[in-house]
Amino acid sequence: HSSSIPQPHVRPLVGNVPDVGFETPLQNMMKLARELGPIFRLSFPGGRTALVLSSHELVADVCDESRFDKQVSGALKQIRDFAGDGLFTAMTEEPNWGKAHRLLMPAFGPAAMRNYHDDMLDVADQMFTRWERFGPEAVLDVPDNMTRLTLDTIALCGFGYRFNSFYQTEMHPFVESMVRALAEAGNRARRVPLQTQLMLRTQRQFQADIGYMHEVTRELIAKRRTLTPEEAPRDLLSLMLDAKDPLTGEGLDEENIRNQMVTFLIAGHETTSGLLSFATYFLLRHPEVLEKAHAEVDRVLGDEVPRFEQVGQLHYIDQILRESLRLWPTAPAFSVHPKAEETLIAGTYPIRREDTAVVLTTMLHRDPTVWKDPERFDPDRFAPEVRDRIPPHAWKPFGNGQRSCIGRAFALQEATLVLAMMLQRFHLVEPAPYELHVRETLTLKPEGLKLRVRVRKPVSRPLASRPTPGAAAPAPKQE
Ligand code: FDE
Repeated sequence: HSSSIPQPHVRPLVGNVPDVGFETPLQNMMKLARELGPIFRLSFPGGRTALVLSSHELVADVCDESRFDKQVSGALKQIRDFAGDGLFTAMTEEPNWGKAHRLLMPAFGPAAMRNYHDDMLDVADQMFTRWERFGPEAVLDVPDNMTRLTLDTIALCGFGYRFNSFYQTEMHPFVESMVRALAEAGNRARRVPLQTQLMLRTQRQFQADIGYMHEVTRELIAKRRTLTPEEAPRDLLSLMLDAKDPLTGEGLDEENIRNQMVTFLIAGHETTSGLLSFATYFLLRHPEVLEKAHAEVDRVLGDEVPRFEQVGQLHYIDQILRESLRLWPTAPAFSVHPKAEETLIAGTYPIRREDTAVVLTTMLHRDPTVWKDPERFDPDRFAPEVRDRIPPHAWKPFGNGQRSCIGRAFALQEATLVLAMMLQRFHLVEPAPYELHVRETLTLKPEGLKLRVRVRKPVSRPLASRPTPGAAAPAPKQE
């Protein structure tokens, strides 16, 4: 027998849109979950229904890939206007998803990470050198710095392209277009279509932003095509241009390559920059964790330029990142739909094929049946001795199954390196008491988090061995 599912009061025409709101939809849903429990229903204009899940038991159920698949709806569907059938926004049954997934997996596997190390180091060194030169009085905006860093890193590692964000005051126009388009995609998902049709200026801006993003990617591809095979860096872009899908023997077409480039720039920077910003926030809040982290970095890195092998030895830094992703997973939710009429928890809650199950990761990660004292930040939860006791599907910051994050190893490699270099070089100082303000775009960020840094000790500079702009880039390994 089925149980009834709680739902906030449904209003005519707009349904539950006001309950979700525009500025902080995620945090509003967290509040609803705290009030209504681990499953509640939301109705949206056009008859869409979402079941919002936040207990380990319910989430484990919808992580069964034989019964559930990723759902591309809401904001994700709107992002298809510019990321098209790129990995993130493709439907699983679209042939291009499987093709690109198989073709690109090797470039994101653990074996390929070694190839990105020098470029990651290069960009991180730019940021920290800048911090040193600003000096101990300067107040640094953490999310702003981290966003420049992660964008430059994915573009350099992926396409051998330098946004050079640390050499400009304004963000690169590509970023402006991308951020504006992402915000508009999110807003569109919450408007009735007619509303959007009436907003002519917003529509024109959206089209202009999409046009500009496509122009930049088109240019990057064209420029790459002028290089001889010997000149071309062996990076993601070369792989996409040259590699063949092992199953079909086909390559990716140019439109799909452009979609993948936009996808990697979007997926590869906002989430990772949020992760680094939240980790910094928690370090400032927890002096005992900060001290242990400094000690590990000193033990593993000393005052050397970090080598690839050392990054894998920074276990406590890795734990800090995992615990940051528990409390504030920067991609805070993902959606699936049942492949057929289904029920959740063996007949308890019916769910129709056209319904969406939203996994509210932020609340899943606070499930008191899994996490003791869930609000407490404690990296020891992920200590090697106890990590295996975390039940499967209780920690899902990278989504689920075959549609989980292909950039996971990349993001953790980058974030570990950057956090370690920050602690190696600097004492962290909170300039003024900061009260956490989580800003929502598609991802989460601790808005307004500021930092001052004092140099700890001089560290050998990697500059001498760095490639010159536009030259060498890493070679993704084909397996
Ligand atoms: C994906 C992803 C996800 C899933 C979503 C859904 O399901 O819808 C998630 C949750 C994520 N992702 C998360 C994250 C976090 C971080 C830090 C990251 N992420 C990072 C990154 C980097 C890069 C490059 C990336 N990332 C990418 C990506 C992609 C491409 C995707 C899609 C996949 C498929 O196939 O679907 C993702 N990512 Fe991430």
